[in-house]
Amino acid sequence: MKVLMLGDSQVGKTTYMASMYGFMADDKGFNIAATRDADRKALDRLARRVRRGEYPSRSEFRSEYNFEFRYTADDGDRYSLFNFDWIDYRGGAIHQRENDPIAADLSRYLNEAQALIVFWDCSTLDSNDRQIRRQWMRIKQLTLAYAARANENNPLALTFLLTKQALIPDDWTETKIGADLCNFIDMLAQNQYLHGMAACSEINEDSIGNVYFPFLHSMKFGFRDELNRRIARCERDHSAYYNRSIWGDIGVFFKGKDPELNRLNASNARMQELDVLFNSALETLKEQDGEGGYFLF
Ligand SMILES: Nc1nc2c(ncn2[C@@H]2O[C@H](COP(=O)(O)OP(=O)(O)OP(=O)(O)O)[C@@H](O)[C@H]2O)c(=O)[nH]1
Ligand SMILES: [Mg+2]
Repeated sequence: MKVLMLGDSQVGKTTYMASMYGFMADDKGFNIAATRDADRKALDRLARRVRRGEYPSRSEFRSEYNFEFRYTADDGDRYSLFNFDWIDYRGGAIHQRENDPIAADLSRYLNEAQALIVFWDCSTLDSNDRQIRRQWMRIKQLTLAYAARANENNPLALTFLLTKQALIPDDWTETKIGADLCNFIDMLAQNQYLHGMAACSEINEDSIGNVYFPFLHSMKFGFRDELNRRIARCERDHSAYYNRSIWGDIGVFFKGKDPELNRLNASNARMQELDVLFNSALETLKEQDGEGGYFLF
């Protein structure tokens, strides 16, 4: 599965991603690990620097990271869930002309992603600058292109992340862009197959706010699909097991116990356990809806 971050230059995408990695790569509960050594080193360094209050430099290219989503139990047992790509786009890419290869690349990602995180810088919510307003129109246009793909067979996750919360204007919902954002969210909320979240985040040397929930929300359909795939595989293996030849049955009879059936049952039980754990993590998110600077729509 793919998660795409969308936002103009300098809105805080790389900062969020480094902090999210710093927070999630802890090998406890649901967590992530970078699958490539070079990514792990680069992200560890970025996350450490952000914690010290040093922000990343401007992204020159698109970066695509591959992570393993996994669960580590209290006793240290680790279950691999699935791998996913996380795409950090160079902000300027959203303004490329449609026949430009970078624009084509971005639109391919908008077509493939199962989770989109749209970044907007709080300090520009009340801006009257024409360029900022154009950027906002462009972000809406690209978000709509993504949202249009959500349907019964293909539910999608969408997060609006308002970054640099420390700089949010008073009564931001009354500002021009803020009010338009609220209307836009109302409109998107009509689509029941688009699962939305809006959140504010502030990342600086003293605080790393709201990196976990946008991440968890972005994983929900990847998790559901993976679980369904595994259940289907398990059912197939079970039915192959019960349809085996008479020789297989005789073998089981003499061996007294059947390691293959034990393995299938254990893997079934583990999937159910992980499903319960993931759903209860999503439940915490629902319970806190409206608190801590975020809400679901
Ligand atoms: N106060 C505050 N400033 C932030 C925060 N996140 C980012 N910044 C500032 O915004 C700048 C840009 O952040 P980046 O994460 O590099 O932004 P980006 O979206 O990756 O930008 P491009 O790589 O140019 O597309 C940083 O250098 C910081 O000065 C935040 O949460 N709070
Ligand atoms: Mg960047």
